[in-house]
Amino acid sequence: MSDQPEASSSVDAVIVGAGFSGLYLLHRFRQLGLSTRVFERGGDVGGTWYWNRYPGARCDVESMQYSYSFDEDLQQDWTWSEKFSPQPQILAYIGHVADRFDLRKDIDFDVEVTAAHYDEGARRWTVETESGERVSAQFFIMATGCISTAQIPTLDGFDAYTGRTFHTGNWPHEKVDFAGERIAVIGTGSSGIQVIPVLAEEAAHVTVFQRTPNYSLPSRNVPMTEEYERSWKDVYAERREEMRYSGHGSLKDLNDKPALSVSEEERQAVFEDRWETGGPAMLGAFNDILTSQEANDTAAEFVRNQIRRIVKDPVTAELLAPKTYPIGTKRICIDSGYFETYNRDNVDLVDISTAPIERMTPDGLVANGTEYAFDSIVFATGFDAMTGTLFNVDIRGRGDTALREKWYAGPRTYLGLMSEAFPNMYMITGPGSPSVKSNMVMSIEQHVDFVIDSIVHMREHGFDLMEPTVEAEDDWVDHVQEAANKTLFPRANSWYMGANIPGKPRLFMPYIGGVGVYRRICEDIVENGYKGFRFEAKAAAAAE
Ligand code: N01
Repeated sequence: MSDQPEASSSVDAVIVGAGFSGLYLLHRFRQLGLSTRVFERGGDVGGTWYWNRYPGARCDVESMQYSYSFDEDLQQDWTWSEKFSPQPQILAYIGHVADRFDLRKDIDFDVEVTAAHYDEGARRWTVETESGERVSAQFFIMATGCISTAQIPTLDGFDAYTGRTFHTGNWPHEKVDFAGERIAVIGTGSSGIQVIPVLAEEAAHVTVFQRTPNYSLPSRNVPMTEEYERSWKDVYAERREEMRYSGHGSLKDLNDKPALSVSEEERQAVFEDRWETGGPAMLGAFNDILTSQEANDTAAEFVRNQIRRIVKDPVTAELLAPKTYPIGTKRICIDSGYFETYNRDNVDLVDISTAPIERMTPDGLVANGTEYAFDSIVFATGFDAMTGTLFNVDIRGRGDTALREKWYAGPRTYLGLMSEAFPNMYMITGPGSPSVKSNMVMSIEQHVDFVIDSIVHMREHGFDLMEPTVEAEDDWVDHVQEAANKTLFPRANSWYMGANIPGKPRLFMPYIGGVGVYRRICEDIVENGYKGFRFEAKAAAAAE
């Protein structure tokens, strides 16, 4: 990009993405009086909730907790209609926030950022868009989310297929009519598990291709009651503060006993109770489910038995019962009638655990030597998570260092916020932060506040450059792995480990030490003069 013409405009900050992160960043930058441009590849605000509009899409963090906490009036005014919100309502909420704070006027929609290069002399980033526009900025922030690059597997014959194809993470905006159709769904992660029961209601036939079965828990979603909403709103500020220092950024009922410290009878009763409560409560049934294999086995077997109880055909039930990894080490799924769906006459399960789908044909696909015909194929095959979207932009820092090359063996960040050699570039909920192992909105707010406080700190001290040191970054990368190694998470081939993308390095990408622990670490770093970061003053640079 260095041979290209100069930037055509100049601002204090460029933000990529207008989801929960980008909107709150823009709001805070405006409060600081900094000029800001936001580039968003979607046609409107919403991020994840703009793209993932497949039937049945719903959040599995409770509505009262999966929302911004930064504005008391906002959190008091907004009303949710269900315990777990459906995608259209979350999107409406994000749209409301954009209108309420008049944010859209600083956002360019339908614009893809292709490159961002750091100019060491000028100490500025030049950000380039697909249309060739170049904007110069002191601060460059990737607010692009963790799960935003949809992944369709490479299959021979894909282009020859004459039916319709969809990816859950890039769903059409208009209603898709599946009535009377034969549909394939490939993938049984959170998205597949949500979309399959809804498609089964509408389509003539649904065939599910399952590579790995998933543990899924019933959501027990219910309409929001005034009473429940009041119980939160009356003490919202206190609850939010508690959430900020909690394990996952949300309030959950966590049992502090180890699973094997109680009798078999008591353990089963606790699991039953959690299963009836619904949502992710099962993982908090005992305090060692994610750290002790023996404890985990008891919870996993309980869920397998629930599957065997629900699914009438014993062969299908066994195929749906996960046995090859501990419960919770692949993202736990929360469903509405998922396992029950396999009792319908119009739903079949095809096990592709031992041999992948062979190829697509003009009419459908071939798996296990059998040819299937489909009117539509739905790919619920996930995302190139955590790093994929960062790598889609050609990001180059000091010395023309490419982010993609620096991270060839896995992401290297300090706190999941910044990476050495990339001054004044921030990642919101980047790899190495609690991110996907937390209530995302809480973690987003924390990171945005950290970025804003850092910039205020720089202003107050006359600095214009902030960057982590190599030592601090190396220590943090080690700490992230150490934290993961104390748990059972590395035992699963999950997208947390990069295992769903051929050739991606295998290591645990989010920070699992806990949201509250992480927040205290960040606070301690700030209190100790931003320990691990180095700053440079403008005057010093000019003197060099
Ligand atoms: O993606 P996934 P997702 N051939 O990667 C299979 C969040 N989310 O979109 O397990 C055949 O989890 C793959 O198989 P395997 C949440 O954080 C939240 O469902 O790799 N199959 C797997 O079954 C979630 O974790 C919510 O063996 C292939 C599936 O496709 C994350 O987004 C709702 C394949 C992909 O599952 C991603 O969820 C939705 C291939 N070549 C999403 N490649 C809620 O809040 C992949 N698969 C409720």
